[in-house]
Amino acid sequence: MTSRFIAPDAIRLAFSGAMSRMYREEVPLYGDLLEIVARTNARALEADPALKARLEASGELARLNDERHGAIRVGTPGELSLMRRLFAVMGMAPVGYYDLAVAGLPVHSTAFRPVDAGALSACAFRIFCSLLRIDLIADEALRETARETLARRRIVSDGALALIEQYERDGGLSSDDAESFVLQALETFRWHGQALVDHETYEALSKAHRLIADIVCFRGPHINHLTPRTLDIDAAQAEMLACGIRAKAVIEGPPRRAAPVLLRQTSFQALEEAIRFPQPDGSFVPGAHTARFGEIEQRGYALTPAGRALYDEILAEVEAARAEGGETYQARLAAAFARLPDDVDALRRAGLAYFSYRPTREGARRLAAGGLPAGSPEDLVESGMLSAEPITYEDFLPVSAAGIFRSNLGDAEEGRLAAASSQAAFEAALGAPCLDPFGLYLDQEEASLEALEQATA
Ligand code: OOG
Ligand code: NI
Repeated sequence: MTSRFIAPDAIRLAFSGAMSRMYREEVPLYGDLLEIVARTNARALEADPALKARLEASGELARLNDERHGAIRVGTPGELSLMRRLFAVMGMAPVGYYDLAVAGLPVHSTAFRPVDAGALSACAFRIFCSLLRIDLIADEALRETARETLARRRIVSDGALALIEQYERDGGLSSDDAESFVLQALETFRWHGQALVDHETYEALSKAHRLIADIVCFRGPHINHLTPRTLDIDAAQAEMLACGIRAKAVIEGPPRRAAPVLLRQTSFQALEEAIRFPQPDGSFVPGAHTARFGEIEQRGYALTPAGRALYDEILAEVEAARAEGGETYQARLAAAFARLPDDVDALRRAGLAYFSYRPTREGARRLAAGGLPAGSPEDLVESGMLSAEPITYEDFLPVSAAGIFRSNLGDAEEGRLAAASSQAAFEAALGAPCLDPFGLYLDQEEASLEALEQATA
């Protein structure tokens, strides 16, 4: 069936390309990071022809240099729900809930992302989106100033809003409308060198928390970083340092492993940029703001709740070593990770990771001849009927996210904020539930098994 609508995957792909071009223009250092990643990826592919063949076969090689994610921060429930509607046009749904107050940050977050495997493979671009917890501004007058400032701004253009409504009404956009939607949506995430507030207000909000100033003082939720995929994050980190780029001290997430799990991330530290502050007397005073950076990511296998619990325990164990920085931390982390099997078969047998099952050549022959022998998926892998491919982790990690935030806010260690975790309040603001990431991986695993049953019938 041909549709008069363009596929949301295609809108997302066009949008992520447009964001990438805009960000490279706005933050030239990000362009340098992309070159480092392209260089280290090329070296990784040269050193590992099997990896190259695998990426080529899955179609991933051609998309290797596409953006993988970016992040924004919004100020009000209304803005959050607008973002949900805007990203829905591009086939992105809120997945996961991340409470960052436990790490001393006055926000909680979700990730807007494509959900099914086909959409992820067409364009994996995601947006990590944080909502200010305005109640955490202790000073009442300042909280009111923040509220009023946020109430005055409109973060989505009339044109974009009209196209969002059209999409919701008609169930899709034509290719011309999609093109204009991408251009209009881009405006929401553009940088503004002129603040919404005077310098004194900026300073007061910044003193309450630098993140609060970043969210409240500008015309919109500027994109604060983009993130390409690296095939070798250790090499890319070393290359960043060799090029004189100020990379964060530790790579977030698990250590380097033969069986990579979850997500490893690092970034270069946010740049200080010139800002004009409008004064009450009509003049402008020059100042500066630090918000924008570049990040890289390397993804591994999605862990089951049991695997994830083990990961969280290990991280908690080494947390104290974080302050000791780079090498000490990586060494401790690697040692603590001995508890998580570093072998893909062992992870599967222990039920620690999610897998997608496919018939082997022999399995396919048996299916065609009437069916697979009886047995659990594990039995069928053992007997050579099925192969098991680990499912890639597509989400984020709260401890890592806090580390990325912190390194871009001047690295000050912060205690827990006294705020109860509130997924319910977040979802009320969002106007929708946050999908459960574990459920999505399980669906994918089960769909692969159901496909086998279908093939038998
Ligand atoms: C988001 C930081 C978290 C990630 O990849 O975990 C993040 C932000 O700084 O707004 O992007
Ligand atoms: Ni990020």
